Parts: sequence; C-alpha cells; structure tokens
Amino acid sequence: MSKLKAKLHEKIEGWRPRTTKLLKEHGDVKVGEVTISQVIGGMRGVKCLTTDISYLDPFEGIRFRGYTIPETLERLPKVPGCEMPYVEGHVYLLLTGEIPTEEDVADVAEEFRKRRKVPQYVFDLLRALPRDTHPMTMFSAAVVAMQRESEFVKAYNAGVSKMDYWEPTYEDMLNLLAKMPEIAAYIFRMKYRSDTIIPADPDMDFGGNFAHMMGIPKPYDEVSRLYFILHSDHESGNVSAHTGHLIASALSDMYYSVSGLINGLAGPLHGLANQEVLRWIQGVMERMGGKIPSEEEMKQFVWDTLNSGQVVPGFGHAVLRKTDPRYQAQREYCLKYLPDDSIFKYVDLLYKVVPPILQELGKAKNPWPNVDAQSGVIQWYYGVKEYDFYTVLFAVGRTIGVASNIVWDRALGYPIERPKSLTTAMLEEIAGIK
Ligand code: CMX
Repeated sequence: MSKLKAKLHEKIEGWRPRTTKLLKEHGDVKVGEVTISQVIGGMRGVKCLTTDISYLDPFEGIRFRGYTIPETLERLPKVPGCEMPYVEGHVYLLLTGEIPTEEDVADVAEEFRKRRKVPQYVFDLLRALPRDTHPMTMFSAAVVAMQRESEFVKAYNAGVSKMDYWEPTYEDMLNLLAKMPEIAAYIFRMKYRSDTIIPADPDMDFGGNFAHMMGIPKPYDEVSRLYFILHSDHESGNVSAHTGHLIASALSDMYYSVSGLINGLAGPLHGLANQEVLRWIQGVMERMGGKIPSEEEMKQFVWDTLNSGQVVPGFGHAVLRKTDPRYQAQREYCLKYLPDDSIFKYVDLLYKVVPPILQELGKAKNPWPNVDAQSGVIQWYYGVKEYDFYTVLFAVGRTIGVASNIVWDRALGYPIERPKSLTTAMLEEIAGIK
C-alpha cells in the first residue's frame, strides 16, 4: 500500500465516529433558517453541505485545509529551483489535511507516474470529433469515455462492502488525475498547434510535465503549478464542486462525476468567465485600435456592456465579498513577471473602474474581481492566446479538489443527495398570498 493510501486509511478510521456521532446524537440540531428567497434563489447561504477539504470565508477567501493561499504556496514542498510548490504535494494536503514531506510528495509523484498512460481510444475519440468542438466538450468526452476503466464499478459489481467504497474511488481519482494533464495538452496541440503532439516526460512533475507537453518553455511550468493549485477547490457549493458531489452521491463513479463537473464549469457564469474576460478585452482592444484606453474610455466600455444587458465577466461572486485572493495571487505574479504587458494593463484598469460602477448600479452584491478576471492575462502572455482553452486548465485544477471530496464522501458514507422541492402555490400559501 502506498504511503498516501495508508495515511488516508488511518485518517478515515479516526474520522468516521465523528460523522456518526453528529448524525446519531445531534441530527435534529437546527442549522440556520431557510427562506423563500433561498429556495428560489439558488440556495444562497443555505448551510446544507459539508466538506473538510476547503472553506470559503466571504471576506478572507479560500482556505485549503485551513491554509490561506499564501500559506499554502509557502508551506508546500517546492520543485527544486522553482518558486511554486509541487501539485502532487497539494493533492496530498487536500486528501489528508497535512502538509506533506518531500518523501510524501515523491510517493504521490510515483503514484501518478505509474498511472499516466492514456488509453489510445481516448485519442481516437478526440480525433473523431469535429476539430472546432469546444475544448471543454472534448475534455468532458475524453473523461467520460474512460468510464470503462473505473475500479469502483469493478469493485461494486464484485460486491465490495460500503465501508470500503472509498478505496476504489481513491484508485479512480489517482488514475484519472494522472492522465488529465496529457489529455488537456493533447487537445491543445491537436487543435491549436497543427496537430504536433509532444509526448510526456516521465521524469517531470505534474505541472512541469504539463508545460512540457504544451510546448511552452519556462516559467510556464510555474504558471501551471500555480493555476492547478489556485483553482483546485472553493468549498462544496459552487457549480462544478456541487455537480461532482451530486453525481457521485448516486454512486456514479469518478469518471461520470468529473465529466459532469467539467460540464458545469463550462458555463459563462462559472469557469468559462476566464475566456469571456479575454474575449471582452479583445473587443475593447479592437475598438481602441490596440492602444490602452483612458479611465473615462474604459468606464464607457463597461457601461456599454451593462446597458446591453450583459454581466461584466470576471467580477462578482455568489459568496465572496472582497477581491478574490486567487485574483490577488495571479496579480502579484503579473506585477513581478509581466508588469508592462498591455493586457495586464487593461485588466488592472478594469480593477480600478469596474467596482465603483457596479457599486453605483447597486445590483451586484460583490463588485470585486474574482479568479477569472486575471487568469487569461498570464496565459496570453506565455502564448496561449486561444482563450477557449482556458477553462480546461481550470478543470484540471478543480478535479483535484472535487475528487478529494468524493473520496471522503464515500469514506464517510454520505447518502444520495435528494433535497425536497415545493410548488410555487405551496410557497405562496406559506407566504400568505391569496
Ligand atoms: N456584472 C453585471 N451584473 C452583475 C455582476 C457583474 N459582474 N455580478 C452580479 N451582477 C448582477 C446579477 O446579474 C444580478 O442581477 P439580476 O438581479 O438582474 O439578476 C445581481 O447583480 C445580483 O447578483 P449577485 O447576488 O451579486 O450575484 P449572484 O450570486 O447571483 O451571481 C455571479 C454570482 C458570479 C454569477 C455573478 O456575479 C456574475 O454573473 N459575474 C460575472 C461572471 C463571472 O465572472 N463568473 C465567474 C465567477 C467565478 C467562478 O465561478 O469561476
């Protein structure tokens, strides 16, 4: 048994009685009051999910297993000669809640290495799709096509005990995650680099190998590590995380769940916003003939967007009420490595002009930028100008957190999810409307 798996075993055994006690002895304790606006309005703020992988405070932002983004980046073991940590170490942290040692990281890296080989039929499938298929569709299709590999399905069909569901789920997580960078890079090279595929390098780490297969030199490996870590988790209620959890709650396996989370992430109100930001900026640049707009001109572009009934992509959030620390982490990267980049200047100008406009409009509860406002800038700078690819990067990262959650869902025996719905007439009756 690998070190990671043994550690996880120990953790799960210690954790199960806590969940059982909460359910058996405190199951009737009221957790908040649900209102009609919460029932109709996308369940905002309803406390009805549980996860120990990450927690999102509206004003502080995300903590991964209790660590803020700067703490996570600082404490995880670093790739030699690099500033960014191993993605493998972050996988260990999210799964176990502990900062890994160098040895733990090497163990996870070895697990990934053993499981990297992508079945040929996945590439055949990608090639069979029309070349102009959106990369998120390709990615989702590739993942669900591998469902036949599921260890969970094999174990389930062989009658595995409920208590052991998590083990084949864990195997599915590592098997799938190990292949995702190669599939993502394959889609990129096939679609946008004249089909010149670069084979994986077995000696490289998760982020470094991804940059290598993308064909982009250093420091793109650092960018990849940063991206995958930043996008990994945002507690359980966001569309991609919740979709993954919901699908898995029916005991659908990891492949079905991850394909589903990719589909949810592909919405413009969620992960696709990073592509929308670049598309929007390109539109502004065209209208400006490439020159940086003045503050007044930029304000006008923002008002034009709002007046035409569209949202300003990259701004606002369902939970956050301040600038997203994931935005800040990427902004700091830009200030260090690409302060004079023209798109960065556009994005920085937007940071200045959009919040006061959204505040003046008075609708958005959070006028501040989210993770998606900044991520395309860095990609563009390193030559990934095909912005419909950006959400694929988000999806690789998000899978780390959602898959970790699903392993724990199975370990703690969370049941099939089934909230209750009411009719409008019932709500009207409750509200006293005749
Ligand atoms: N531009 C214009 N209007 C906005 C806005 C924005 N960036 N953000 C919110 N609003 C509007 C909403 O559309 C809503 O209007 P209506 O009452 O007319 O429907 C109103 O303000 C209230 O919305 P809210 O409660 O503040 O925000 P929600 O929780 O409903 O939605 C989000 C959150 C992210 C979907 C929304 O802020 C938005 O559409 N942002 C732009 C898209 C985006 O950047 N998405 C990425 C989010 C991060 C991620 O998941 O990846």
